[in-house]
Amino acid sequence: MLKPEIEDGQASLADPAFRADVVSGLARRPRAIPARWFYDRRGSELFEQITDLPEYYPTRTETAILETICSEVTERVGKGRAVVEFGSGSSTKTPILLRCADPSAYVPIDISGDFLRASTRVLAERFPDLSMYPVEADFMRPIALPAAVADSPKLGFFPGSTIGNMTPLMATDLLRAMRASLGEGAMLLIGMDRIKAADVLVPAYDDAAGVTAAFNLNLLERINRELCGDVPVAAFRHKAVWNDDRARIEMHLEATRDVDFTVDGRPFAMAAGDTIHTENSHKYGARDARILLRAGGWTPVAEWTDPDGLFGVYLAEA
Ligand code: AVI
Repeated sequence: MLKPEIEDGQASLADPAFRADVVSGLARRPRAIPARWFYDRRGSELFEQITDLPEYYPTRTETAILETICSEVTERVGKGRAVVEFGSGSSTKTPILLRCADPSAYVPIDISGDFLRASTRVLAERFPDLSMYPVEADFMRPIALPAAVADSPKLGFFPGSTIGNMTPLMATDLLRAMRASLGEGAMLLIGMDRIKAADVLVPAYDDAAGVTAAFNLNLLERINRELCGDVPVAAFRHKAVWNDDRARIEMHLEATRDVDFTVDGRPFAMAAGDTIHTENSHKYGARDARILLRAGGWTPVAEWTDPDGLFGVYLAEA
């Protein structure tokens, strides 16, 4: 007999990797689900809202740094490079670089074809004379770039401190994969959020308006929607803690009472106070960032920060 979730056609639409990560993540101890699953349509909308929150300093701080340093970056790297962005271009940061770097081409790489196509369309309207070659791929592995940019020197662009969402080991692997993808003579412009006082960091991930809480809790809603779950979302609360030992903000979903639920037909139980670890956001001091870059096969050549030293932008060469 068909399982009910297949009959109603919902769970059959779920990404098998999402199903596998959720089921294994809830079964292991400590419970953990990878942060990449935050970003369904609703999660992406909530993340956009987070970037505008008064407590969430990274986006506006990095944007201001990029505006200030852009012409200096162009002087250092030279005009006419192909800009290769790891992730779909953002509506604010990418245009800053494309305006001043005078690139020969723009190559955004993203695993989500939908985001990639949408953001490339928006950028193509703003930069009609710039050749764009979107690549739908997982940039955690080395990628063969389009033949059209084979002969151009590359400038990799990885803003947003997205590297902080990986463990240092994964981050090193990613930097090595980027180096392999970009080839000899490449340069990399990368943003990394800095270590700072916990009373600045924690509110950035636990804002007064509750947007980050909604972002975190949406993961449970997504599980219910896509994996035929019956997780009692109201019995969970968002938790953001600074782990000083590992220099990272951790986000968790904490059960506020004993709960039993099913996901994909499998039973799970959590006691009051148990958590599901949903995200790490590692922070790097300037020295840490340089060490990370070197471990990933890059030589740091310049670095910039804002007047309050909240965020770092680094230029490195292969
Ligand atoms: C995408 N990433 C860099 C964000 C961060 O700051 O780690 C994700 C985020 N999670 C909660 N707020 C923002």
